[in-house]
Amino acid sequence: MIEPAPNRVKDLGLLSQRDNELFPYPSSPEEWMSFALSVEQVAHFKEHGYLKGVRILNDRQIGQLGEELGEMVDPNHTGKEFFYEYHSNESENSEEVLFHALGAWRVRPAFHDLLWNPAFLMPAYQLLGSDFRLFHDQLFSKPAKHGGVVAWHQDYSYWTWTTPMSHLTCWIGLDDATTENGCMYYVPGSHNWGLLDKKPIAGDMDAIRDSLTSEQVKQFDNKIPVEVKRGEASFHHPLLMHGSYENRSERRRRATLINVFADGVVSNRKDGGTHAPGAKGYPSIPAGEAMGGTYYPLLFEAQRELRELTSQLPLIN
Ligand SMILES: O=C(O)CCC(=O)C(=O)O
Repeated sequence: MIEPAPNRVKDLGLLSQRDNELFPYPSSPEEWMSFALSVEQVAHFKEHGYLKGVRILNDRQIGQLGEELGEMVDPNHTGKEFFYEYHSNESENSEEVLFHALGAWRVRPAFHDLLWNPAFLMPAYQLLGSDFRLFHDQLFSKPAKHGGVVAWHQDYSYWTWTTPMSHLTCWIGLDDATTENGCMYYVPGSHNWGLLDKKPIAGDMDAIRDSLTSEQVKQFDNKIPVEVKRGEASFHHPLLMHGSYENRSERRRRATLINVFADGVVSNRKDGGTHAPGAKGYPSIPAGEAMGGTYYPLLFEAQRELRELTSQLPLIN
């Protein structure tokens, strides 16, 4: 008897554009403007290094993403080979579980099309001040009762194999995130500290401490919890210090992130392109070449979408 073909999924990264109607796409510059951040929101990001409480998803979209995430946390799911990194528990301690994976956009359709969600694209354009490309996405999921920490860090400390530093992170809650279930914390203003050492992302929350000045240690007293409702996002600067504590509550805490960079950022791989620190599983671009092509798609071009309205938009610069 002939065995049935294994149930395989295709690499969704090979699609150069959005593929379904889960995230309706604006058909005019005016429609795009309904997603724009205000002058005050852009100014808040510039001063403090973050902006929270931006509505990104509706209930239907959250439901679809949640269902697909449920499939992907099973290490035997189809398409797992397309992830750049996949850790069922990055902490390696079964009492402190942190599911963390990069590359879901290549594995499941809602995560693919989320990248072209106008409610994300428009604010991202305003906070970067430039047309931009996908760097990668991320999943961070903490189970109820024994969810682990994400150690204090600056995102760019993992990304020095790309330059210049013209990057942005969008963190999107798939559950309400509160201090009880391990929401993120920010240190406002820390985007002005300059680049600090890279530390392991899981396990020791305070590993960064020995790299800080006494003044920076004091500024941790001003840290703020980033409590968000499911479907809301927070955006942060690539040097903003952030992390999240354990989840000992009865509620899980799931999030998905989109990391983007300005069009024109180049590869800074020191080794000719294969084993740069932090870059191992990522689609390879030789040192000195602009990051682009199939796996770093251009997500937003202002002149094309906004035309004459481009000049009316509050931008970071
Ligand atoms: O989800 C978390 O707790 C941390 C996320 C994170 O490190 C980030 O947004 O860069």
